[in-house]
Amino acid sequence: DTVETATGNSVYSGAVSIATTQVSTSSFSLKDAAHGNGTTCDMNNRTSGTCTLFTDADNVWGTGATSNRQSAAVDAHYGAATTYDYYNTTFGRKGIFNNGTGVPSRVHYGNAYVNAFWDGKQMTYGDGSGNTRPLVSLDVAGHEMSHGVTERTAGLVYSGESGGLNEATSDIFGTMVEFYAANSADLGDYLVGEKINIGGDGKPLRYMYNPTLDGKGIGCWSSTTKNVDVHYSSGVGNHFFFNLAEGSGATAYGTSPLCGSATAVTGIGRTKAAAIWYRALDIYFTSSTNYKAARGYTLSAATDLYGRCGTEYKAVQKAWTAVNVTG
Ligand code: ASN
Ligand code: ZN
Repeated sequence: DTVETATGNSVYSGAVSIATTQVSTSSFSLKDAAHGNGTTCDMNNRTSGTCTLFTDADNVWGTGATSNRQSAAVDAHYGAATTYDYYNTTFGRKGIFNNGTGVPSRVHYGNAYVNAFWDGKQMTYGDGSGNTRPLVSLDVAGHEMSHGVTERTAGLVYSGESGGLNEATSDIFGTMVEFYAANSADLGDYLVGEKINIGGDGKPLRYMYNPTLDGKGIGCWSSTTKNVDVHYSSGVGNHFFFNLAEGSGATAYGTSPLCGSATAVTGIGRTKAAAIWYRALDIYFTSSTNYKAARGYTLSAATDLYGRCGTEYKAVQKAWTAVNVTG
């Protein structure tokens, strides 16, 4: 088998470069030897049974239309490779398991299945409402695979505040994957799932700069944050990350409200903010970390990376205070 560079026409990211494998003179498969042999296969709209590895005669994949079964496979294959590259290039993390192994991506799962998930060993993506809006956008792929990274590092329990931190971690790194790729169809933003039109109303799933915009998200910590669904309590962490990375007064991606009487935060940039979050996740967070503890752990990470009481350390303090997580 030889590694080939192929062109894929994705549903959401336009024409992208993907790695495939030549299996015979006239057959190629969606197996990516450049990223730990990650594969992409077709569940044929069933929820169990064989997942069939995608093959193709000319190594040009998909059309971009969801009526072509390869199109969503291109997004998933590209999402797995891009997420692998983001973690490897940025943090030296070699895949979800940090052992150089890629993961299988199963697409066309179920009938009109409106979800995507990581199950501990592989990715699964539904085709969405009417089987026409597959949940395979790059930020969703990065979000779901980041659940695998969290599982293999902090192990944040998926309920209460630790669950909110788990979800925020996936939104943060899903977003960072999107910025990392900066493909022409999607330069990066602080919206989550803006491409998949999950509700049919054109709205994203979540708004990191102002989590309340989804109608239920929590943008400012309170003693009841622990009681809401993890996709809403994540808002506190998402809002913190936006303010830390971009600054509370940034306007390029949307407007961020300050909580209570907090003062404005000057951003330290996405790269440093993500490095602090990743180090906290990898070294300090535990399965039961809550928001107050996360404040302390991200300050420890900032100290390790940039020194104690420097600009970055103080920005972390201010950004937590700005979402009502105080010291
Ligand atoms: N798509 C959902 C999520 O990642 C499913 C799950 O794994 N909880 O939040
Ligand atoms: Zn999630």
